[in-house]
Amino acid sequence: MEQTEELKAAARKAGADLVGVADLGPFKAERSILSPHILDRFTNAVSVAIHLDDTIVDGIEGAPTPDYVRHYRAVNATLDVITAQLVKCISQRGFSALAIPASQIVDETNLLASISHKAVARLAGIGWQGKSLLIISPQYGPRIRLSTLLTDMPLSADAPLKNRCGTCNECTKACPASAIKNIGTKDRYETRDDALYFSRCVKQTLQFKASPGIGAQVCGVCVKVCPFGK
Ligand code: B12
Repeated sequence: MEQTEELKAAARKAGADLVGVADLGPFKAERSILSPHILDRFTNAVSVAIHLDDTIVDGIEGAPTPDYVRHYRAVNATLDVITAQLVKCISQRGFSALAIPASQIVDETNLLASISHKAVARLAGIGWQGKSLLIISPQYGPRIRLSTLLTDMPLSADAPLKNRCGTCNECTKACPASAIKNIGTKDRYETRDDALYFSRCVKQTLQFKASPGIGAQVCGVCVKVCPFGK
């Protein structure tokens, strides 16, 4: 559909490296969003991704670096600018759109955002959900940050990609918290605990947050070691 291609071109022009479209039907069926009533207004989700800087990701040696944290913050800000521009572009065509922040935890107790960018990106064909629970794109592996916008603009949805993790266990071996269970999935995990010893990941990222020069709940080791990103 011409409109879909125009929107994707606008996303790339604004700075997105990858862009895909997902049908919101599966989210509506599961009411899988913190404020499900929002979904009633929209039909599609647009997933945008920015490729992380390889020099910075390669600099991670078992723990996040101050450079990685600065880059993480800058990329989040850029993603928010891109989705804001797309909202404008969509409203100029007479439709509604809502940008979801790149990095915002809405439920602090359960560590949940209003919608999972990874779930949207998987359905939008940006990548598959790897053993690390991250979205692995064929182009950049998991070295991407994601964002989402919801819209009622009629768009043609992309198809999810086949999981290509196979027998690889590089993320499992490298995880500093031994949090990755090394369990593969053909499409998706039902819960985070199906893929991770989730509390170990949370504890480790909190420890990194307290380290000098970090100050954010990040890690990046499973991002760095994935062979698809190298
Ligand atoms: C809270 C949070 C955290 C928490 C909890 C992690 C977690 N897995 O939920 C902590 C602080 C521990 C964390 C750590 C990390 N995070 Co984080 N985090 C988030 C945040 C803000 C919300 C995640 C959320 O709500 N999860 C809810 C659960 C239920 O969803 P989920 O994790 O996506 O997993 C489920 C769905 O994807 C589902 N699924 C798949 N397909 C479908 C389809 C449908 C219809 C449905 C309903 C579900 C579904 O299967 C999974 C199991 O249920 C997101 C940003 C966002 N808005 O999405 C970033 C995000 C997930 N984090 C990201 C990253 C990179 C990291 C870290 C590497 C840290 C870092 N930046 O260095 C680690 C990696 C940990 C890991 N291996 O999972 C990236 C992932 C990028 C990618 N390539 O996939 C995101 C998307 C941020 C971004 N803007 O790019 N993070």
